[in-house]
Amino acid sequence: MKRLVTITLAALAASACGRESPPLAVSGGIAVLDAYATASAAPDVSALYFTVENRAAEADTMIAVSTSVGEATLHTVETRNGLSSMLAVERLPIPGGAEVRMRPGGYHVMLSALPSPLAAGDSIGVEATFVHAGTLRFRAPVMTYSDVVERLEQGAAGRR
Ligand SMILES: [Cu+2]
Repeated sequence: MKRLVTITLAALAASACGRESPPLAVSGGIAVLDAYATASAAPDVSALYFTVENRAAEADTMIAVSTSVGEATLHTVETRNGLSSMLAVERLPIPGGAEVRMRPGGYHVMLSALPSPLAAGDSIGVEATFVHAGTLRFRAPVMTYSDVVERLEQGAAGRR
């Protein structure tokens, strides 16, 4: 029992110091990291976040995203006159050598028409298609909203 506790603490320490997590998928110059979906707050709606890293010098563009459940739409959040609203986005440009991080209040993938609510502990399949890198396939674990926010902050800190 004591041994198990020690291992758990070591794992916590490793994640707390923000060690970079390995990519979930790589194709061409594009790598996908830190993919998380939130447990459904409303029965048939949820959100998915992931980070796209462009390790190539040339820009690439994400032109499609789909998931194993429901309908996926890329959204951004725009604030005008103090009012925030979500806007559908057709293309997500990733400049050469840059990283685009989806997060609450910014780019996210809206999941709608879910056949059943997403629960923490589930995972969903994701396909993201880029002009140059082609289609990357990966899975995103489903977590509570607060766990997703925490993971995204850790991921960002790990690559700062
Ligand atoms: Cu949205």
